[in-house]
Amino acid sequence: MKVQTIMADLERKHPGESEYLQAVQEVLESIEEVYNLHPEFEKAKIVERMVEPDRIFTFRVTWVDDRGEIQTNIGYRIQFNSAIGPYKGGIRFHKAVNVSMLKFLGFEQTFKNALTTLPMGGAKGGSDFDPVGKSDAEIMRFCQAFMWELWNNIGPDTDVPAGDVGVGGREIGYMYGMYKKLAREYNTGVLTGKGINWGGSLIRPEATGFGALYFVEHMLAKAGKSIKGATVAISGFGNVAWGAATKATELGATVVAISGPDGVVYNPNGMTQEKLDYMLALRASNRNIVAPFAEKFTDATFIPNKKAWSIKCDIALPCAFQNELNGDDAAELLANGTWCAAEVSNMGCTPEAIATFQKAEILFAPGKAVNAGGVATSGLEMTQNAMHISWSAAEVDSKLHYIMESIHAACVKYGTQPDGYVNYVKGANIAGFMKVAQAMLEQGIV
Ligand code: 2IT
Repeated sequence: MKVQTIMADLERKHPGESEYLQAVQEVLESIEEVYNLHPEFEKAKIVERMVEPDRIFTFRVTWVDDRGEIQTNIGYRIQFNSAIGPYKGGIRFHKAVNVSMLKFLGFEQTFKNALTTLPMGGAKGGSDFDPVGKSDAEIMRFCQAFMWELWNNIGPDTDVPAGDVGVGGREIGYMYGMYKKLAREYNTGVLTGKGINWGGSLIRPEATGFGALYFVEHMLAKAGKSIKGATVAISGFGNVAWGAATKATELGATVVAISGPDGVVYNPNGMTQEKLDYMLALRASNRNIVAPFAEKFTDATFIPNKKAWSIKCDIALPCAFQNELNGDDAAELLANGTWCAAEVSNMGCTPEAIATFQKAEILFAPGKAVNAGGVATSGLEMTQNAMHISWSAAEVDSKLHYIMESIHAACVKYGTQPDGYVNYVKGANIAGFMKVAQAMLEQGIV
């Protein structure tokens, strides 16, 4: 396998799909060496098959807004790879959603899900619907219209969507309600991230952020460091940022920044329970701005049009969107003394940022390892649904701990360089790839 040849071919077939091409290139560069030691992979054209989704559904979603005007959006579901289990992955509602974005997310999801130790294939879906400024009734009508098209292509044993950017418990509820109505099927297993009284799992809302911090704890422990007393900058203020801020605070770190599209909040005294609760209220307000946080809590300062990475911190945690931390941001962080960066968002760092961190040999880990606790806990929700039981928060949390520990161990196994530095990007990509590739090989040419 030659990365350049495959990339040239993909660029020709999928021109302009920049996020997708970026995600594929990163994985191929990581696995090239290992792949070429396995002639059976080359013979079965594993890479050529793995980079293309199994299938893509795209559909029109028409709904009526509060003024009575008709709105049309585009909906998608990308079933990427089913080698190790039913399709599994979130749904993203964001105005910038397109095929490239969802293909990158579905591709990443395939390896991430493989890392979780659970039997889940990779998928992603979403719409260019923009939730910002929408009323609750509009959100409901959109979710219903979206599910009206999608329901026939998903199911508890075929494809299990969940939340992502712009899709939380409320949206999952509206989609689940419509799914039941259309499918006349009352098995709760078709979506994850459900409410706790109707098939949801305890700890699922917290799981992405909590799991990320468990992963960071393992990284730090391996390097002889501790999170206690460290300063942490977080981008975003949504569900993932909230979970990360909550656990970082509980572990004794000071969360000195959260951010939004409008700027950053410098929060030198760290989080309190009231502040953490307010993050959820801010998100639920659908305004997509973080400035009100500094109006409410006067020990915090809002700095417009600045990113979280302009705040001096020990640990940087991108928790918002892909490519939100670029090469210049990475250089600024390093100059300010940052010694650990972990992607909690999917592909939160650009290739330049990753190269900058790795060159400086600071601790760096990629989203598909760090944020896998979210989908892993979705997997635990599926298990509970299939068994018609619910586990206690402590039981789910202990399983999440175990999963994050094993993902960390897999990264160390495949990513440790001769000089002892752990290349977590390489480790995560190889570990995830090997599992999916072996499964594809064993299942023949399909
Ligand atoms: O990116 C992700 O892993 C998610 N949005 C969660 C997917 C899931 O199925 O829980």
